[in-house]
Amino acid sequence: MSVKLEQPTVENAHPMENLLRMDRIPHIWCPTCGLGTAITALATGLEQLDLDLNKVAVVSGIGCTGRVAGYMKLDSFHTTHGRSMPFAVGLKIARPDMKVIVFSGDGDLSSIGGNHFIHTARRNVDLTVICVNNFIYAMTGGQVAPTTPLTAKSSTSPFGNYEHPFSLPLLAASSGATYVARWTALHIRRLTTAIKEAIMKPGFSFVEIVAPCSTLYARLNKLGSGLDLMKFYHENSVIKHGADLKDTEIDFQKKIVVGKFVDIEKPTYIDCLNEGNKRVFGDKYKPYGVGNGDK
Ligand SMILES: Cc1ncc(C[n+]2csc(CCOP(=O)(O)OP(=O)(O)O)c2C)c(N)n1
Ligand code: SF4
Ligand SMILES: [Mg+2]
Repeated sequence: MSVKLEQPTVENAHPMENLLRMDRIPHIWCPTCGLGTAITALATGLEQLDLDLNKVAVVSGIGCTGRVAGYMKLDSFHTTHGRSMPFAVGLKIARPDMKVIVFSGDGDLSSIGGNHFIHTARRNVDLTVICVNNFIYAMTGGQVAPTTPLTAKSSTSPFGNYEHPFSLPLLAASSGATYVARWTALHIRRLTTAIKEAIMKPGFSFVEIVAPCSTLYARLNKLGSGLDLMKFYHENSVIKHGADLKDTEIDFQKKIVVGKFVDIEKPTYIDCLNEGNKRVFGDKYKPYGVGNGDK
């Protein structure tokens, strides 16, 4: 049976139509998936920042989360699995005047893309990285990820995971990020603020969004619907700004430490490039990316 979509009019226009590719709706995400909230936080943040949207790009890898880039009405790049970071670095170096936002999943960024992630943070490349952590490789059937909590079930750990997971904020901060925050899909206003701060922060900024994968992670672990997970986040999130990052590990169905953990100043990759070249070439060197709107 074909579903006839209602044609948009001024009355029924989606409030974020200027930021979403409405021709790609309906989207592929499951009911009560946390990705709806996550993309809303990004769209709201961009709207509130009132940036020149011709100078904002979104880059994703592959996965359910990786679809975000394709749904945003911006210059958007749906790249190969684990390679959002090198695409974003290339884009930022070619166009230092642009805000480049990486929006990808926990598997994409910390498993196959883990090495790119740590080295991009180490170099303090001026990017905003937003990672939806649903504790699993969702798109491919719910396999165990480097973020799956100990004892949690996945399709490849049917008796419970026995590998220690990463704390993504700890990984980002220890690799060199200048801004690190974690919120859940429940904390929509605080999340939106964090995304805005991260976009405006010079250097490598990282926001983790703990979000429900209702179809796989929740089902395999008998946690109910996405709404039940939102209730869980409500009852179990502990806001601790500036928390010791060693305390940000996530145990299966235990308290989740959220907040802004890192907000520091440090020369960016392009600052260091300019400083190095100026040292060598003196006044003959014309600084790169300066005076053309670079943040
Ligand atoms: C080189 C390569 N290896 C494996 C895959 C299969 N693959 C696609 S998405 C994905 C996992 C995505 O997990 P995550 O980044 O957490 O995104 P989610 O679907 O959970 O949002 C995998 C393993 C692929 N597309 N390319
Ligand atoms: S499989 Fe999970 S992460 Fe993917 S759209 Fe469905 S609920 Fe969301
Ligand atoms: Mg995932």
